[in-house]
Amino acid sequence: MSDEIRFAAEGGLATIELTRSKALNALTLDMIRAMHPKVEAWDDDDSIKAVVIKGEGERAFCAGGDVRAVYRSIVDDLGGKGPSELSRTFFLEEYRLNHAIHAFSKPYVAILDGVTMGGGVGLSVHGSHRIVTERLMFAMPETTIGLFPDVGGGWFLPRLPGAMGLYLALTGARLDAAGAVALGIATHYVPSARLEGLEAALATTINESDDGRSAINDVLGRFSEAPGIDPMAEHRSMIDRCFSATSVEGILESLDREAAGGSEFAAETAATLRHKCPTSLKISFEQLRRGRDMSKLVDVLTMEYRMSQHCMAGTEFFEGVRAILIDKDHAPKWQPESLAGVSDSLVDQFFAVIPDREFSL
Ligand code: QUE
Repeated sequence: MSDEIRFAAEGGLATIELTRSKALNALTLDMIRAMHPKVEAWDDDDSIKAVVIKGEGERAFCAGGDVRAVYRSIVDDLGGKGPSELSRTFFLEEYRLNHAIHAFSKPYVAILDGVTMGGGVGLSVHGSHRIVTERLMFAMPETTIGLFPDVGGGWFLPRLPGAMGLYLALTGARLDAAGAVALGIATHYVPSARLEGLEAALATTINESDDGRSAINDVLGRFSEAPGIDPMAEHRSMIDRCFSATSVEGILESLDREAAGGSEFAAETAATLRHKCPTSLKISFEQLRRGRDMSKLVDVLTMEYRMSQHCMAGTEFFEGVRAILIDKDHAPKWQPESLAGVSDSLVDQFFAVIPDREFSL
């Protein structure tokens, strides 16, 4: 078994702890392979009433997928050309786990006490409860590294209020606890100092009750508080106006217009978008547009798996990881380098079926 993840089950409560804190608990294939069968077994085990998932240490719940390993496998396997074995398997098994969490029939409580990005979002948003603390730093930052907000981002992001999902997807903007609660990404705010007490209370209450769901809701009601002021609230109407445009270029035009009218926030947001991967921006826009109209998560994950494999076969993910996570020069050379260079037909290619490599549950 993996030493990067720990499992426990006692008195009706099963616990998962991500124990890779030196890497902000970033999710490896071994962790996915250890966790998925546990989740399935606990769903079928009548003695288990609920699952809690948390990250070791005080810095992170989970900083994302282990994209460094995927990057390395592409370099090592094929000298940087084409998808490696790991790049095929990692996304497939990660998305299957995301779906298992979505389908889990009992309370699934994720404790987001620190950095929660990308793959960490996929381990939490599809469950029934998300507890956040004052240490939360939530983001879907994939357009920064030539990817797109996967792990079911095409499902939950277009279902957030207004245009907030598209805003988070394209800019990679960070949410704090109040922002996450305001959007419904988090279900409860609990100060980190009370987490120990919360977990102990969950364990005892579940043990003493036959209805796991109401036991959990009772305990969370007792431990949760109001999260304070949402710093994003004052920008919501502007975000909704600008990010309801019908193209990425339209969003930027709209932000530039608001910036010219004196909005510092619009100017900063436009500048942020101009640093993201142009291909990522356009495929993510299309991903959320398509995902909004899909009625099943499996359909969204099928779309995202196709997209992931097209990304692995291209240049942008490779260049993004190099610039942000490996060399850390933060100066990726995107190609195409501008939105104008990313044609509709190029975008369409990311949604094409790859024969013999379809997603399945
Ligand atoms: C975009 C991303 C990721 C990211 C940074 C981005 C991502 C990811 C990590 C990450 C962070 C810390 C680690 C680690 C990975 O950073 O997916 O191993 O220790 O996993 O801008 O998508």
